[in-house]
Amino acid sequence: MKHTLFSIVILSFLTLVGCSGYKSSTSNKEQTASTINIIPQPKTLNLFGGKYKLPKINTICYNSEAASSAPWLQRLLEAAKLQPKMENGANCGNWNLSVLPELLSQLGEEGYILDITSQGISLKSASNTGLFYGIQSIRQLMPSEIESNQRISKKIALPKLHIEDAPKYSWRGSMIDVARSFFGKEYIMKHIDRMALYKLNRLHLHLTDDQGWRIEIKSKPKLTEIGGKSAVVNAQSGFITQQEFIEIQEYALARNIIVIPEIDMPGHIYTALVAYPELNCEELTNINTEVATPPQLYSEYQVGWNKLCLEKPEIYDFVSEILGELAKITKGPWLHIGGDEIEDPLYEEFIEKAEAIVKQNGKVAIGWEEATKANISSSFISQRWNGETTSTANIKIIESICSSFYFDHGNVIGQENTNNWCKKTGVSLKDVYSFVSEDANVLGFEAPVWTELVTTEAMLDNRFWPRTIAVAEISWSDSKRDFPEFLNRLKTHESRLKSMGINYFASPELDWKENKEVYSQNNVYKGFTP
Ligand code: TNX
Repeated sequence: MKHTLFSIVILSFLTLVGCSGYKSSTSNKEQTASTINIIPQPKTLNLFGGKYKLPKINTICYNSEAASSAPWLQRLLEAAKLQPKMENGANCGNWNLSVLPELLSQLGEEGYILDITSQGISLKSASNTGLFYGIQSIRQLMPSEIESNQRISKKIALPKLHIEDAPKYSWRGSMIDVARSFFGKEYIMKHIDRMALYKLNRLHLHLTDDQGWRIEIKSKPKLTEIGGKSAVVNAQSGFITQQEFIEIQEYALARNIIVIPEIDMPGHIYTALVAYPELNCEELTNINTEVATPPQLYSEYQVGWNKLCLEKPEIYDFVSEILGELAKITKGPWLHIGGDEIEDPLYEEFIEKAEAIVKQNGKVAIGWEEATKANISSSFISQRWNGETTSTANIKIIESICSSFYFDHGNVIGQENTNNWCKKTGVSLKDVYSFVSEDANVLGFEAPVWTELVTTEAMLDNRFWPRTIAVAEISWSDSKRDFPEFLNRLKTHESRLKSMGINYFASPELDWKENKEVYSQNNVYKGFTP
């Protein structure tokens, strides 16, 4: 009784004054009903109590600067079976979208302000990127059925609220190793759609490795003619054409996601050594030939057993051709040059030259942390995976520390077909969520799925989801970490992931049931490019 009275007092208090940095669901039913389960958690959120029932007739009013965001909202409302009218103007509808450059200092490039009142919905930002993120928050307030175009049984009502939101980090990333097992344009675009829902903005494609070469290089056609046909045992092979790579990036950019292509060098390069034998030293001293010998392809799991012949000047012509072609078709500012798991007296010189080539092509180089032992420039970005490297320069960092971000590791201890070399017990949601970095150089976080043991799309989904949602949360939200509170919010996302046909891992941390509806691979924005 005492407890109930207390809850009523607290609830009325929150309803009256709103709550900033809100508290989320408890087992109390009433409170759950009014709880906002947006992920990543918005920076500030005030709930006013009550709901705004969406009328039959909706008008989306947008100012001229917001014109490119209007179709995204239109599509969302269509998915909710509300057929909105579109109107260019200021505050002329029950949905108002505005880009207001003067909000830049308050919100940054990616922030937004969302107001839901009895008059309707207003979304403001300094940019269309911010509006896109605001629309994703609105999307999460809508019934999950809209993702798969199902009929919505009830009238939609949105909670009256005020949100002011902006991300903590600029790098909110995901990585697919498409080299060991090939996953092509269709899966990649699906992944992009899913990332966008959670405001992730960097997709790193690990395009080359010992088991496969996945990007067409016109001046070196044998890379894909030979390396495109190989993969790890039982996995798909293949490659993406330059045209497809461009289409993927355009699809991603429309969703505010930048693609980062990686050519892993000077190790992890066996397919290139098979395709172009002149990259090898005399007598193949650059390869541990007990593992494999050209022209034999490689489909096992060892790492660190081959490299370019670093004493041959010709390898730099090769590197220049590849990076030059790649730079021309890459829309983002970065090229990832790998640099992991290799030892050679000329290793550092190689990294320095490779970085110079990246720069000549107008891009910024990223490498796995070992690369930063070399004399790299101050613009080089280090992707950390074990945190054991002392870099020679004070440079920016992407955190992919394996004990929190290597999603080829089990969701739980002993999961089949997972690695555990970095963390024996697997990488749990909590391991992801608990990662904190105080380093001022950290740009953000990125979680890779290596695919030596991940050979199907269903397995890949299982490794990414729901852990990728925890990456999104810690990359965006600045709030105090509260794991049980995060889990409560995340729990409610099961139906949306289901509706999107994601073969997520039914995490015991969440009490989720396995998704049996993976056939309906859909979402509000599938294939959508305004
Ligand atoms: C480490 S650390 C790798 C990958 C493997 C992965 C397997 C690093 C940059 N590379 O080559 O696929 O472990 O867990």
